[in-house]
Amino acid sequence: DIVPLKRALISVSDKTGLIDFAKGLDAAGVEILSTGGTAKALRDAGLAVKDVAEITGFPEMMDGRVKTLHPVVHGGLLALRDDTAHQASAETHGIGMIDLLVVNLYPFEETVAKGGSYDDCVENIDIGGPAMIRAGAKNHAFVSVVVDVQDYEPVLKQLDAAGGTDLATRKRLAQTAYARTAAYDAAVSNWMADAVGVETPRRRAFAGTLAQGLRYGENPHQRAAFYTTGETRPGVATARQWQGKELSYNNINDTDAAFELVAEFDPAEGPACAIIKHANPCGVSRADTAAEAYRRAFDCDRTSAFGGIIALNQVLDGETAKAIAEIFTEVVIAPDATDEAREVFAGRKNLRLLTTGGLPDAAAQGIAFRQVAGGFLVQSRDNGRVTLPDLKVVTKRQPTAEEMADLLFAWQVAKHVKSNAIVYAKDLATVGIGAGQMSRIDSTRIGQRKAQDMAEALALPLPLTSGSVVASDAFFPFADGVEALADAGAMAVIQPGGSMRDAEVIAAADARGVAMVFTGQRHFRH
Ligand code: 93A
Repeated sequence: DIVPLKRALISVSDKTGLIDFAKGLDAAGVEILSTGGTAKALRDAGLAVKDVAEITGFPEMMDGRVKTLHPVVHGGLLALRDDTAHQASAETHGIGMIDLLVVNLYPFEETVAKGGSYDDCVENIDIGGPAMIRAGAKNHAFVSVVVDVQDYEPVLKQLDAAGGTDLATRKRLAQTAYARTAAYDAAVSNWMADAVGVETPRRRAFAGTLAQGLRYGENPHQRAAFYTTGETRPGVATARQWQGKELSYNNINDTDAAFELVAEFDPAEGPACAIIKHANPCGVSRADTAAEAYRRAFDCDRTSAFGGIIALNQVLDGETAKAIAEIFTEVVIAPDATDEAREVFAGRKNLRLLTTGGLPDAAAQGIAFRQVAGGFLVQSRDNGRVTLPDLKVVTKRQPTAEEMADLLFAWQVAKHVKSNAIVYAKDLATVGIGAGQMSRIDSTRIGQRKAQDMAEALALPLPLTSGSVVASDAFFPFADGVEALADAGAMAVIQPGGSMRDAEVIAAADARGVAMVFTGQRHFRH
């Protein structure tokens, strides 16, 4: 099933590796057809090339919008070599076969990523390239389609060894080719959705570009890769890694959770720090300095923080880096890092430092999806926010100003904790977090017990839940949760409200002198 490669069409925007590849083809006696810029690059390197314009009989026209869209090209890609009628038509119309197609597309994704204008982006939608790729890939029984620079070398090797490609290779190349055109059109569609402000999850295309193969998935026996969607908001996908080994699947997931959480806190209102383990925060704090925010986040649950992932909402400075370096940490992500901070970490070879150049807008629109057997669930991202005027006090006691600040802080943290989420906070630091439980009362008790453990470890007279506030990501279905948090010493609660038993829940709060506010908004996260 070896098909000899006699004639190639090369049309590439990214000219990486082009000359070496073309030299290899030329040395093997392959005739090369090419489009304007590619042909020039090849000629400049001393290679013999035929212009596509010469075989189509039309010049490249309309700013290059029409160069290869011609039956002499598409017939050469699509004709079945073993079909006498196809070959007769080719003969009649003077169509020569094209055995190898080498195309990479106009840099649409890159143009979007670097903030190109609307018209620039439109002009970078490649039409002729995908048309040829899809045609050649359909005819993989006879045609080899190369869209990835990584495939130059393996194709040359087969050509040298066998004079052509085998069917298994052509099928693999065709599969890669359709993955590329699908991802390309998805990028175009998603850019248009953003450009015209469509938030609806309906009529979305899903595809990404392979950013990185990963050593393994959530577990060592699972294979994995990281795909990026071309989104430009600062985050784990666009961050610069300064040091440390490659990020793992779980690292990427946790780093994302950490950075998205701290993005809730405006750096203009001071530093914030979050420590993540297994996609849940085990400590979050705001403070006057980044080092203090880290220390207070660490003090929420020192046990869990070991081997954690840390995010800051502003520049990582030397003092904070020193405090972080005291224990084993997997990843630190921040908008930026000072030279001093980088020097502190330089001695810690296993610690990965990522900088993003900025903070994403937590209120931005976007799309979130997850897989279920046989499909995807798609929703707009949870960009819900509440501010003071949205809150409704439902108890006799009003929260104090300090409690109100803590309630809003705890609420923003709870949005990033797996449901059922209960967050105890005091003085803008979490002091106990209950995450991912099947019943809300269990999360309430776990948060309290964590605070108790820390009180014992730090020899505090009282657990920090004493005099704290609590956020609950969804309503309390029964009064028992409120009683449990009042037992733990909490003085105020923030929750969506809306339970059938709200009256009982409010009565329990009133009976214990606890203040309660309703947000009217829920933050389930699973
Ligand atoms: O503008 S196009 O959509 N019209 C075409 O007919 C066409 N044919 C190839 N773009 C087209 N191409 C693209 O040109 C290729 O996909 C490749 O990215 C680029 C190579 O152009 P050049 O050889 O002039 O650098």
